[in-house]
Amino acid sequence: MPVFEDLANMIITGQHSAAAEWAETELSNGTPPEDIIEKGMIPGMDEIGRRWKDQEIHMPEVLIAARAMKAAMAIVKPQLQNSADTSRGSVVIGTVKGDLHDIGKNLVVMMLEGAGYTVHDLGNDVPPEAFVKATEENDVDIVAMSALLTTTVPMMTETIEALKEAELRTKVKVMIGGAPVSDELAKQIGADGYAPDGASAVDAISALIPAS
Ligand code: B1M
Repeated sequence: MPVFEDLANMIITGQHSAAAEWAETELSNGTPPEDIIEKGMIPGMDEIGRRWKDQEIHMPEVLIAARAMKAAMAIVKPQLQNSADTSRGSVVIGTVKGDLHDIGKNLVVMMLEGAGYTVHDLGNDVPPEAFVKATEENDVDIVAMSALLTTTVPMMTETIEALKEAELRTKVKVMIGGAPVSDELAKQIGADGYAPDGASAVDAISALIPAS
Protein backbone atom coordinates (compact mmCIF):
# COMPACT_ATOMS: atom_id res chain seq x y z
CA MET A 1 0.00 0.00 0.00
CA PRO A 2 1.45 3.39 -0.93
CA VAL A 3 2.01 5.75 1.98
CA PHE A 4 0.68 8.93 0.40
CA GLU A 5 1.86 10.94 3.37
CA ASP A 6 5.44 10.24 2.26
CA LEU A 7 4.79 11.99 -1.05
CA ALA A 8 3.03 14.88 0.71
CA ASN A 9 6.07 15.27 2.96
CA MET A 10 8.46 15.16 0.00
CA ILE A 11 6.48 18.01 -1.56
CA ILE A 12 6.32 19.98 1.68
CA THR A 13 10.09 19.65 2.12
CA GLY A 14 10.83 20.33 -1.54
CA GLN A 15 12.47 16.99 -2.44
CA HIS A 16 11.70 17.18 -6.14
CA SER A 17 13.75 14.16 -7.32
CA ALA A 18 12.39 11.96 -4.52
CA ALA A 19 8.82 13.11 -5.28
CA ALA A 20 9.21 12.27 -8.98
CA GLU A 21 10.76 8.87 -8.16
CA TRP A 22 7.99 8.10 -5.66
CA ALA A 23 5.35 8.89 -8.30
CA GLU A 24 7.14 6.80 -10.92
CA THR A 25 7.46 3.78 -8.61
CA GLU A 26 3.83 3.95 -7.49
CA LEU A 27 2.54 4.31 -11.06
CA SER A 28 4.48 1.19 -12.03
CA ASN A 29 2.99 -0.57 -8.96
CA GLY A 30 -0.45 0.22 -10.39
CA THR A 31 -1.46 3.07 -8.10
CA PRO A 32 -4.02 5.23 -9.96
CA PRO A 33 -2.62 8.65 -10.96
CA GLU A 34 -5.72 10.33 -9.48
CA ASP A 35 -4.87 8.85 -6.06
CA ILE A 36 -1.29 10.10 -6.31
CA ILE A 37 -2.56 13.62 -7.02
CA GLU A 38 -5.49 13.68 -4.63
CA LYS A 39 -4.00 11.78 -1.68
CA GLY A 40 -0.34 12.83 -1.95
CA MET A 41 0.31 15.92 -4.00
CA ILE A 42 -2.71 18.07 -3.18
CA PRO A 43 -2.49 17.50 0.60
CA GLY A 44 1.20 18.45 0.38
CA MET A 45 0.47 21.70 -1.44
CA ASP A 46 -2.55 22.38 0.79
CA GLU A 47 -0.25 22.19 3.80
CA ILE A 48 2.24 24.52 2.09
CA GLY A 49 -0.63 26.91 1.37
CA ARG A 50 -1.71 26.84 4.99
CA ARG A 51 1.81 27.40 6.31
CA TRP A 52 2.32 30.24 3.85
CA LYS A 53 -0.98 31.89 4.71
CA ASP A 54 -0.12 31.64 8.41
CA GLN A 55 3.35 33.11 7.68
CA GLU A 56 5.10 30.01 9.02
CA ILE A 57 7.18 29.78 5.82
CA HIS A 58 8.49 32.21 3.20
CA MET A 59 8.61 32.33 -0.57
CA PRO A 60 11.70 30.11 -1.06
CA GLU A 61 9.98 27.22 0.72
CA VAL A 62 6.87 27.75 -1.40
CA LEU A 63 8.93 27.75 -4.58
CA ILE A 64 10.85 24.57 -3.73
CA ALA A 65 7.62 22.84 -2.73
CA ALA A 66 6.03 23.98 -5.98
CA ARG A 67 9.03 22.63 -7.89
CA ALA A 68 8.64 19.24 -6.18
CA MET A 69 4.93 19.26 -6.94
CA LYS A 70 5.68 20.08 -10.59
CA ALA A 71 8.28 17.29 -10.79
CA ALA A 72 5.74 14.74 -9.55
CA MET A 73 3.05 16.26 -11.76
CA ALA A 74 5.26 15.85 -14.84
CA ILE A 75 5.43 12.10 -14.14
CA VAL A 76 1.74 11.68 -13.35
CA LYS A 77 0.21 14.02 -15.96
CA PRO A 78 0.73 11.79 -19.06
CA GLN A 79 -1.03 8.93 -17.24
CA LEU A 80 -4.10 11.09 -16.73
CA GLN A 81 -4.72 11.68 -20.42
CA ASN A 82 -6.73 8.52 -20.96
CA SER A 83 -8.34 8.43 -17.56
CA ALA A 84 -11.29 10.27 -16.11
CA ASP A 85 -11.09 14.03 -15.88
CA THR A 86 -10.02 14.82 -12.35
CA SER A 87 -9.83 18.55 -12.88
CA ARG A 88 -11.67 20.62 -10.30
CA GLY A 89 -12.31 23.30 -12.94
CA SER A 90 -10.64 25.30 -15.65
CA VAL A 91 -8.94 28.66 -15.20
CA VAL A 92 -7.50 31.11 -17.72
CA ILE A 93 -4.93 33.29 -16.01
CA GLY A 94 -2.55 36.06 -16.97
CA THR A 95 -0.89 39.26 -15.84
CA VAL A 96 -2.72 42.09 -17.59
CA LYS A 97 -1.46 44.11 -20.55
CA GLY A 98 1.43 46.45 -19.81
CA ASP A 99 2.46 44.54 -16.71
CA LEU A 100 5.51 42.26 -16.75
CA HIS A 101 5.36 41.11 -13.10
CA ASP A 102 4.71 37.39 -13.10
CA ILE A 103 6.35 35.90 -10.01
CA GLY A 104 3.18 36.16 -7.92
CA LYS A 105 0.98 35.03 -10.80
CA ASN A 106 3.25 32.01 -11.31
CA LEU A 107 2.88 31.11 -7.66
CA VAL A 108 -0.88 31.33 -8.02
CA VAL A 109 -0.67 29.04 -11.10
CA MET A 110 1.37 26.48 -9.16
CA MET A 111 -1.03 26.55 -6.25
CA LEU A 112 -4.03 26.12 -8.55
CA GLU A 113 -2.37 23.27 -10.46
CA GLY A 114 -1.37 21.68 -7.18
CA ALA A 115 -4.95 21.93 -6.00
CA GLY A 116 -6.17 20.09 -9.11
CA TYR A 117 -7.34 22.87 -11.46
CA THR A 118 -6.63 22.95 -15.19
CA VAL A 119 -4.78 26.21 -15.77
CA HIS A 120 -4.33 27.98 -19.10
CA ASP A 121 -1.48 30.34 -18.30
CA LEU A 122 -1.29 33.19 -20.82
CA GLY A 123 1.84 34.65 -19.23
CA ASN A 124 2.33 38.36 -18.67
CA ASP A 125 1.46 41.50 -20.66
CA VAL A 126 -1.79 39.85 -21.72
CA PRO A 127 -4.19 42.07 -23.71
CA PRO A 128 -7.98 41.82 -23.17
CA GLU A 129 -8.46 40.15 -26.57
CA ALA A 130 -6.11 37.31 -25.57
CA PHE A 131 -8.19 36.63 -22.43
CA VAL A 132 -11.29 36.62 -24.65
CA LYS A 133 -9.71 34.27 -27.23
CA ALA A 134 -8.52 31.81 -24.56
CA THR A 135 -11.97 31.86 -22.96
CA GLU A 136 -13.63 31.16 -26.31
CA GLU A 137 -11.25 28.34 -27.15
CA ASN A 138 -11.37 26.49 -23.83
CA ASP A 139 -14.10 25.28 -21.56
CA VAL A 140 -13.33 27.90 -18.95
CA ASP A 141 -14.90 28.45 -15.54
CA ILE A 142 -12.77 31.33 -14.32
CA VAL A 143 -10.85 34.21 -15.88
CA ALA A 144 -8.14 35.21 -13.39
CA MET A 145 -6.13 38.42 -13.73
CA SER A 146 -3.04 39.60 -11.90
CA ALA A 147 -1.65 43.16 -11.78
CA LEU A 148 1.26 44.58 -9.79
CA LEU A 149 1.26 48.13 -11.09
CA THR A 150 -1.37 50.72 -10.20
CA THR A 151 -1.12 51.89 -13.82
CA THR A 152 -2.19 48.49 -15.18
CA VAL A 153 -5.15 47.95 -12.87
CA PRO A 154 -7.52 49.69 -15.39
CA MET A 155 -6.66 46.86 -17.80
CA MET A 156 -8.70 44.57 -15.55
CA THR A 157 -11.77 46.72 -16.19
CA GLU A 158 -11.01 46.72 -19.92
CA THR A 159 -10.72 42.93 -19.91
CA ILE A 160 -14.06 42.59 -18.13
CA GLU A 161 -15.59 44.93 -20.74
CA ALA A 162 -14.08 42.83 -23.55
CA LEU A 163 -15.57 39.67 -22.03
CA LYS A 164 -18.96 41.41 -21.92
CA GLU A 165 -18.67 42.52 -25.53
CA ALA A 166 -17.85 38.95 -26.55
CA GLU A 167 -20.92 37.79 -24.60
CA LEU A 168 -18.75 35.65 -22.36
CA ARG A 169 -19.17 37.47 -19.07
CA THR A 170 -22.25 35.51 -18.03
CA LYS A 171 -20.46 32.22 -18.77
CA VAL A 172 -17.36 32.79 -16.65
CA LYS A 173 -16.52 34.13 -13.22
CA VAL A 174 -13.78 36.74 -12.98
CA MET A 175 -11.27 36.95 -10.18
CA ILE A 176 -8.44 39.38 -9.60
CA GLY A 177 -5.32 39.57 -7.47
CA GLY A 178 -2.04 41.40 -7.04
CA ALA A 179 -0.57 43.92 -4.63
CA PRO A 180 -2.50 47.04 -5.77
CA VAL A 181 -5.93 45.38 -5.89
CA SER A 182 -8.41 44.60 -3.15
CA ASP A 183 -11.75 43.05 -2.44
CA GLU A 184 -13.29 46.51 -2.64
CA LEU A 185 -11.78 47.10 -6.07
CA ALA A 186 -13.07 43.72 -7.23
CA LYS A 187 -16.60 44.83 -6.34
CA GLN A 188 -16.11 48.24 -7.98
CA ILE A 189 -15.01 46.84 -11.32
CA GLY A 190 -17.54 44.01 -11.37
CA ALA A 191 -15.21 41.07 -10.69
CA ASP A 192 -16.65 38.10 -8.81
CA GLY A 193 -13.71 37.46 -6.52
CA TYR A 194 -10.40 38.63 -5.14
CA ALA A 195 -7.57 36.84 -3.36
CA PRO A 196 -4.54 38.35 -1.65
CA ASP A 197 -2.26 35.31 -2.22
CA GLY A 198 -1.97 31.92 -3.88
CA ALA A 199 -3.48 29.86 -1.10
CA SER A 200 -6.46 32.22 -0.84
CA ALA A 201 -6.78 32.13 -4.63
CA VAL A 202 -7.42 28.38 -4.40
CA ASP A 203 -10.08 28.99 -1.72
CA ALA A 204 -11.67 31.85 -3.69
CA ILE A 205 -11.77 29.85 -6.93
CA SER A 206 -13.23 26.77 -5.29
CA ALA A 207 -15.94 29.01 -3.81
CA LEU A 208 -16.69 30.42 -7.29
CA ILE A 209 -16.88 27.07 -9.07
CA PRO A 210 -19.98 25.15 -8.04
CA ALA A 211 -19.23 21.58 -6.97
CA SER A 212 -20.34 19.11 -9.65
CO1 B1M B 1 8.43 46.07 -10.29
N1 B1M B 1 7.31 47.30 -9.27
N2 B1M B 1 8.47 47.40 -11.74
N3 B1M B 1 9.60 44.83 -11.17
N4 B1M B 1 8.48 45.15 -8.63
C1 B1M B 1 6.81 46.76 -7.94
C2 B1M B 1 5.47 46.07 -8.11
C3 B1M B 1 6.73 48.10 -7.09
C4 B1M B 1 5.70 48.04 -5.95
C5 B1M B 1 8.13 48.47 -6.58
C6 B1M B 1 8.14 49.77 -5.83
O1 B1M B 1 8.15 50.82 -6.40
N5 B1M B 1 8.12 49.73 -4.52
C7 B1M B 1 6.37 49.14 -8.20
C8 B1M B 1 4.88 49.35 -8.47
C9 B1M B 1 4.37 50.65 -7.90
C10 B1M B 1 2.93 50.77 -8.19
O2 B1M B 1 2.49 50.80 -9.31
N6 B1M B 1 2.15 50.83 -7.12
C11 B1M B 1 7.10 48.57 -9.38
C12 B1M B 1 7.50 49.30 -10.51
C13 B1M B 1 7.22 50.79 -10.46
C14 B1M B 1 8.12 48.71 -11.64
C15 B1M B 1 8.60 49.39 -12.91
C16 B1M B 1 7.67 50.48 -13.48
C17 B1M B 1 10.01 49.93 -12.60
C18 B1M B 1 10.61 50.75 -13.72
O3 B1M B 1 10.91 50.21 -14.75
N7 B1M B 1 10.70 52.03 -13.46
C19 B1M B 1 8.75 48.22 -13.89
C20 B1M B 1 7.46 47.95 -14.66
C21 B1M B 1 7.63 46.89 -15.69
C22 B1M B 1 6.28 46.46 -16.22
O4 B1M B 1 5.63 45.63 -15.62
N8 B1M B 1 5.87 47.05 -17.32
C23 B1M B 1 9.01 47.10 -12.94
C24 B1M B 1 9.76 45.98 -13.26
C25 B1M B 1 10.04 44.94 -12.40
C26 B1M B 1 10.96 43.78 -12.75
C27 B1M B 1 10.83 43.32 -14.20
C28 B1M B 1 12.37 44.20 -12.48
C29 B1M B 1 10.56 42.72 -11.67
C30 B1M B 1 9.46 41.75 -12.13
C31 B1M B 1 10.04 40.39 -12.49
C32 B1M B 1 8.92 39.40 -12.74
O5 B1M B 1 7.85 39.43 -12.15
N9 B1M B 1 9.23 38.48 -13.62
C33 B1M B 1 9.96 43.60 -10.60
C34 B1M B 1 9.78 43.20 -9.26
C35 B1M B 1 10.37 41.86 -8.88
C36 B1M B 1 9.08 44.00 -8.32
C37 B1M B 1 8.94 43.78 -6.82
C38 B1M B 1 10.28 44.11 -6.18
C39 B1M B 1 8.54 42.38 -6.35
C40 B1M B 1 7.26 41.83 -7.00
C41 B1M B 1 7.16 40.37 -6.65
O6 B1M B 1 7.47 39.51 -7.46
N10 B1M B 1 6.75 40.08 -5.39
C42 B1M B 1 7.80 44.80 -6.45
C43 B1M B 1 7.97 45.39 -5.08
C44 B1M B 1 7.25 44.57 -4.03
O7 B1M B 1 6.24 43.98 -4.29
N11 B1M B 1 7.78 44.64 -2.86
C45 B1M B 1 7.76 45.69 -7.63
C46 B1M B 1 6.69 38.70 -4.88
C47 B1M B 1 5.36 38.06 -5.30
C48 B1M B 1 5.28 36.64 -4.71
O8 B1M B 1 4.33 38.82 -4.74
O9 B1M B 1 3.65 39.68 -7.00
O10 B1M B 1 2.56 40.57 -4.88
P1 B1M B 1 3.18 39.46 -5.63
O11 B1M B 1 2.10 38.28 -5.74
C49 B1M B 1 1.40 37.83 -4.61
C50 B1M B 1 0.05 38.51 -4.39
O12 B1M B 1 0.00 39.82 -4.93
C51 B1M B 1 -0.93 37.57 -4.98
O13 B1M B 1 -0.36 36.29 -4.78
C52 B1M B 1 1.05 36.39 -4.90
C53 B1M B 1 1.66 35.43 -3.93
O14 B1M B 1 1.39 35.81 -2.61
N12 B1M B 1 -1.32 37.64 -6.37
C54 B1M B 1 -2.53 37.12 -6.76
C55 B1M B 1 -0.68 38.08 -7.45
N13 B1M B 1 -1.41 37.90 -8.53
C56 B1M B 1 -2.55 37.30 -8.15
C57 B1M B 1 -3.67 36.88 -8.87
C58 B1M B 1 -4.72 36.28 -8.16
C59 B1M B 1 -4.66 36.12 -6.80
C60 B1M B 1 -3.56 36.53 -6.07
O15 B1M B 1 -5.83 35.85 -8.76
C61 B1M B 1 -6.01 36.08 -10.13
